[in-house]
Amino acid sequence: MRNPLPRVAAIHDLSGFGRCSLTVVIPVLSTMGLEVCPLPTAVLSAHTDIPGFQILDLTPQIPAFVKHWRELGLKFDGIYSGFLGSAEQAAMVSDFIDVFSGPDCLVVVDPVMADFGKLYASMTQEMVGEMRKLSAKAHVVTPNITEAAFMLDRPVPARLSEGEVKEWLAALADLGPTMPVITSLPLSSRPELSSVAAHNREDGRFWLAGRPLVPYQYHGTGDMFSSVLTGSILQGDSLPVALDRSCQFVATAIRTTFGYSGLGHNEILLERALPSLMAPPNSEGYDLLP
Ligand code: PXL
Repeated sequence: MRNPLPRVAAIHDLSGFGRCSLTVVIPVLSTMGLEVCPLPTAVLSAHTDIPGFQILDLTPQIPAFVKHWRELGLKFDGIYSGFLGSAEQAAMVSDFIDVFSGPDCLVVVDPVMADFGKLYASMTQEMVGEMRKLSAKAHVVTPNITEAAFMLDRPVPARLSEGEVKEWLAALADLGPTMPVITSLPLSSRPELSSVAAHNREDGRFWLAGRPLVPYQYHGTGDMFSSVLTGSILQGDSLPVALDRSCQFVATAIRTTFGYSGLGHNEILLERALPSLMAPPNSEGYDLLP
């Protein structure tokens, strides 16, 4: 029988504290009506921004998990990878894509490795090269501006014009993905907005979406963004509508959280925003980049 719900293999870590990766991916995609099959890359006590975090790298276990899924004959409508526990895992994700992605399977790679100009604590230059290679197998990649700079081996820019954003997206598309997206854009034409942009190499169009900037950084917003984008495309939305829904969701979560004081560890109240994913898409917030 045909699977009644779109099924997504989610290849991310499980961090026990500090909403990110699987503790964001699963609730977001489940709320959007998708079946999530997690393949955990590592188990952590808390994400790597929290000093003293403990990490169990699951690289040795992955081949046996994948073998079991092959024996079960699992089929996926989407494969969505994020934080990887070791550079070696990138080759495993690449093999996973070869084995499990059929012609209609959406492959999303979120090259989680850096933010605010620097690599995360457990990331290395080797991982940068591996993420670059892995992106070549994806339809959609969702780096933030720091990750995009690492992938393209460029300095992290303080400001970008709209023309430069198009050039960055085209350079990412040259690495292989059909639909590159860049988040946390320092766009000189819209300094008051938190902006994201996307390109569809197949129709040659570029898209921009954004929401008013809130002067505070929360952890896990990149995972929220990429999860909603993945769910939205798998629900049948176009790239700009998916881009806009993802921005809207992150903005809702940030604004909901910003109203509280005294929350530690840059926590974002994801659960407060989840019900908004059930609202019909409202696509007022995107523009074509001329
Ligand atoms: O949100 C990205 C992310 C995911 N997983 C782990 C992380 C981070 C960012 O720091 O540490 C373990």
